[in-house]
Amino acid sequence: MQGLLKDWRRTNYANQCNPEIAGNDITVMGWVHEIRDFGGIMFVIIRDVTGRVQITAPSKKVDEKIMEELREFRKESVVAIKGTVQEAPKAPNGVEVLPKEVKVLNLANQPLPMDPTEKVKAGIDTRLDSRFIDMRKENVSAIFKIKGQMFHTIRDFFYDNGFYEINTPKLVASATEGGTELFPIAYFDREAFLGQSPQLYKQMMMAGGMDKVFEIGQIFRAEEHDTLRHLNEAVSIDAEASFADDEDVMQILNDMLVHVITDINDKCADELEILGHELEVPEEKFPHVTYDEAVDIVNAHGVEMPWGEDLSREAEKALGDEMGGFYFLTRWPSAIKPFYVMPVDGDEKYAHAFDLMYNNLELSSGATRVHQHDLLVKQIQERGLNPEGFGTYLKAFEYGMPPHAGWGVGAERLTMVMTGSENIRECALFPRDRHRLTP
Ligand code: AMO
Repeated sequence: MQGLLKDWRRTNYANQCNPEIAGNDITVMGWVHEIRDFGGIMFVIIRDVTGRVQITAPSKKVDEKIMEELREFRKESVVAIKGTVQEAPKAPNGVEVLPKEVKVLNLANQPLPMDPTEKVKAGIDTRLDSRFIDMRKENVSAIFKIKGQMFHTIRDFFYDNGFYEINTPKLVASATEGGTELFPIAYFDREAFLGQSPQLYKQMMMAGGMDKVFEIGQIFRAEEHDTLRHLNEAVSIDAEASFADDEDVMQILNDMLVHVITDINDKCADELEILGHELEVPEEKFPHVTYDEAVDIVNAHGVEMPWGEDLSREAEKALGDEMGGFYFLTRWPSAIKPFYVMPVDGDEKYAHAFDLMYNNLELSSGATRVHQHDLLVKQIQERGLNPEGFGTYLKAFEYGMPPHAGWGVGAERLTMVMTGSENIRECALFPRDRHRLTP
């Protein structure tokens, strides 16, 4: 059978080929990025996850059999090459490999569905249809390397700060974020839904005495939006802390983001450079602006915003222009926040709720939660919902529920900020949007 690895193993990634190892025999493996055949000499660029390495085959020095095998290479095929490293100042990393043995592990059909070298640019739909090839571009894989590091750093931050990691069900019986945005599914003989948020579960964990928990998991929103910042399946970074209020958890979120940005600058410098993105570490505490102040700012920018409404896209833009960078939007009207949000004592028209914004993009929502059973039932009813649908959740508030607060951050939106991406689809491997369910 052709194309088997057998006893071939990679000895060096592309970024491990440098003048220091000149004279060594090595084995490289990867994709054929480019082939240039000048008859008497052939150049093949091999690409792997770390970068590129040049194979140089002058017919005077290389066996005719190997020259013939190299001529059979096709762009984007997966190949392995054994050869000797020699210095070559003009080649990537200042070296080239003189081939002694070559092997095609998997031949790529031609023509390719898209060009990963970007000599021919492809639109976002073509790219997403062939995401596995799109991913071979260094400016695409850079986004996911940064996103992965972001999760790594966030997990470290939570563990270092006494949070326990949890996993909660994604097959659920009821809505949490308002009843209109649910995906219904058939659950044996009943109807169920895909979870919009781990909200109710992370709160129940507070009654469970876990004190501080976090979850990184999928959320599903059946919104008909078709924008550059909405997906129908996203990853949410959720945190919940007991014996804490909105101010406490805003500070945790502030600290976490400063830590993440510092760490990404440190560990993903190459990826940021590939993307041409400068990520500034915010030095000050993020500014806090109240909803009332935001209404004034937005109206002063000539965008009409009546008190008591959520921010329109235009209002977000006006506010972003004024504020810039990261800022918290606090003290929202209770009526436009979910039932689990704690009203301000003595001024119940306002709530202990906040959003974290970056320019005009909402990154997170959070709040002090209602931990008193009867107030929670009242707020559920006031929003036209039936408390009976929340039976097992409400039960957790009857037998010792501590005061608590928390937030949820959209991971793809945060990745947009970390990578300088304009379209959220760039920040999801296989995005689910209004029109896309494959691949
Ligand atoms: P919210 O509904 O505001 O709050 O969601 C929290 C954050 O999740 C991200 N997000 C989305 N990202 C992409 N596409 C979407 N369709 C989408 N919907 C939400 C956003 C948003 O700020 N339970 C509360 C959180 C809490 O209070 O703890 C909640 O889900 O970045």
